[in-house]
Amino acid sequence: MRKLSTLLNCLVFAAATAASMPQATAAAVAGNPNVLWYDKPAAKWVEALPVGNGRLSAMIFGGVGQERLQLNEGTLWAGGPYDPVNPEAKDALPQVRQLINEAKYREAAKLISAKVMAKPLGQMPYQTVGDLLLTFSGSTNAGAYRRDLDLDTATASVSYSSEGVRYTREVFASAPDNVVVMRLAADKPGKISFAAGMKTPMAATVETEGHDTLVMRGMGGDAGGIKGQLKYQARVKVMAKGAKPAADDGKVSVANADEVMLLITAATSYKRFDDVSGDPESVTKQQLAAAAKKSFAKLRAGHLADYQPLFRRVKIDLGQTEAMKLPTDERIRRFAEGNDPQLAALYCQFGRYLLISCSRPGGQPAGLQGLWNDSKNPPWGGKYTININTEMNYWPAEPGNLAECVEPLISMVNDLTVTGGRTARTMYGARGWLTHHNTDLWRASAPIDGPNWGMWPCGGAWLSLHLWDHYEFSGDQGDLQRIYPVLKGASEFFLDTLQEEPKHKWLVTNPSISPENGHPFGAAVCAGPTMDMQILRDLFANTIKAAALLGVDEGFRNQLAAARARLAPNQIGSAGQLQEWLEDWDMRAPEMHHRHVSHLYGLYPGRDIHRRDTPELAAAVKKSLEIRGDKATGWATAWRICLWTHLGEGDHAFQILRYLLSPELTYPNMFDAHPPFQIDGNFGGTAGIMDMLMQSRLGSVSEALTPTLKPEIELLPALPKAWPSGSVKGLRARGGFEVDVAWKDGKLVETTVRSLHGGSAQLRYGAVTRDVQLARGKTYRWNGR
Ligand code: FUC
Repeated sequence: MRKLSTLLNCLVFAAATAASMPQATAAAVAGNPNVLWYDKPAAKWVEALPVGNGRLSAMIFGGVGQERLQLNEGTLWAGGPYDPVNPEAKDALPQVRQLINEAKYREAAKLISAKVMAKPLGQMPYQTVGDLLLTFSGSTNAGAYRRDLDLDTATASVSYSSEGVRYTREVFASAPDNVVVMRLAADKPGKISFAAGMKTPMAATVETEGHDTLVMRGMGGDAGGIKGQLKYQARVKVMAKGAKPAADDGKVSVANADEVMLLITAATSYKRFDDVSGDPESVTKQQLAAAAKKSFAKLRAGHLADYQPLFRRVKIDLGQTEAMKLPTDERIRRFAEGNDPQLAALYCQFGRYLLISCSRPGGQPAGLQGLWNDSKNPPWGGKYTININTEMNYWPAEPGNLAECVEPLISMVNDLTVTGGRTARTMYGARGWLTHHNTDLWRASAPIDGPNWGMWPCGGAWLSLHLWDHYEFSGDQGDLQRIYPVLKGASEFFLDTLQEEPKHKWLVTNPSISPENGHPFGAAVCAGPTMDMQILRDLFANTIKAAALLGVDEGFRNQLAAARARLAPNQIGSAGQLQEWLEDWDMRAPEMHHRHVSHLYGLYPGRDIHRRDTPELAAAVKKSLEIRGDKATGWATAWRICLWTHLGEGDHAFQILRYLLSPELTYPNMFDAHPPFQIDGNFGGTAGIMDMLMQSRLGSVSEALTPTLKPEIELLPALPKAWPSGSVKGLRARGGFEVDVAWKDGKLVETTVRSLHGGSAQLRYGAVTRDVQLARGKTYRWNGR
């Protein structure tokens, strides 16, 4: 099915690579650079193309004889409201702490397993709605086949020729109209005939309603002894020009139509983590009825008016070559050859596209697979793993100028202050709130899976950094007021539960783990792992600054500052590495190349370590990274990219990016491989690429407790040699700035900094700095000299 023009393109490409690859302009090479495209239908799910509106999503396969749209709705999860806290935990914790202080780690883990872990031991999985299947009549021979995903219009298209007719399909997920829209067209009249049906692995029925509508009615599944309580419904309306749809035997058929539009919607009875009283029937009926009043053109215009202002805020050009003419899967296979800088730009924009498509105000936050999941029981339940994965999903949000997309995360954290407050009280007898290493739709917050994974109290504290970041980027007083109670509650929990460590009298978490790495003594549970201390230094600092800016809680601020000063410090171990634990155990740990690099949080995304402020600690981070090695699973590889980037080592970061963007870690549809699919690597890789071009921070490490809105905006902090010339527009910097950067021959040509609400900033390029003061809406240009 590979078409002739693709073959020609390949030949052109081969000729171009033979000579030294010339850099061409965008227009010369490919027109719109933000396209993923393929010359055959998707055979596997990780070849299908994703669309989503933050709530509803589809994976489009583009088959010729049969089209498959695999559908999801963000609130379709197993189970119902539940509280998994183990009531025995509180009485067992003093003994657990004692055992850890006596270095009896295995015994401590055993006691945790028996008395502290959640009941049930696992959480609820995110589930699929099912598939919409269109079975076409007529020939399955197709020529000139192409399927693509245009990131600029958030539209997936399929086109091919068969028996003298050119067929086209377009699919998008509209946020304003709450529907997935599909249009089928042909360049000759009367050529579209198919039967539409639905199937699902869920407990559900499929019926027709009237002559043109498919209805799937089902229930979320049971899991871990928790009964499925969510009702759901998916509705598909078939609207044809030149033919009348007919319903029969659970299918809606169309014969010899000129053009067909399908409107797809789904909803569940979920209202909140403790309320499942919604009515998916009336919701989906209303959504369909409203959308059906609009033409395809009107629905599309509404979709673009909503989507493009978000997507188009950022433009990235890392250089363009003839490689762009190849299908995307072929480009992934060849990326390591080094001739395709634009693929990195595409990967970055794809990450922004995914975030816009799966995380919108009013919806659920991006889970382990974003919104996209074809299973009743996806890997790790497709839920929220908060010892890295959920946070990584949001790393690109603020610098990628998509602050709106963080709203679902903020809402989830607000919910967690309620359920996590319950866990803090019942399990620890403490004020405030916490979450362990996972949560789900029901905001479960007790420790799950087993002590080596779940016995980690800092999930909520880490999530709180994202709320603070949201404020740092916006500089908005309203944001500050909204997040302060959350930060305060997170801090209170630790004021009440930190323990004095016997040797140095430091304050430490106990019990905890360094996510999910085992130490040399047959367990992971320990006291005061480095990551916890770094997260708490950030949490306490941010809470102190927020309170100071709001002029409240002075006594509490002092308490936090005193506790912060007593947290165990970062320590450098015998191999020159940053110690992962209180003791120098790193070189004896059973998994030297473990994927988690938790103790390096302090460099990124944390604020404890910076290459200029704390060069010795930064060198220790580097040593730890060298010991761990560059290769890991998807997200862990992406984290390594970000860390090298924040060490200012762009070439090393790029070497790792070559691995992330290889078939081993990137599927043909550009989804990140864990394997199987996990979306965090996409988001971490996106953040890493943006951070190579610009980084911003408010205050140095030693100014951690000083509230300031004057950012340092560093230009090209880790530009790899592989991208000698290029530009980026519209990145967001802390303190309310937007930044454009252009470079040539590896040197800054010009930066343009726009202040969104007036303020000052220090620009930095290498060792050169420039202080600027800008009125609201004003821009400043600088060439770095
Ligand atoms: C953590 C990681 C795994 C995986 C899972 C969802 O447990 O260690 O690699 O990403 O989360």
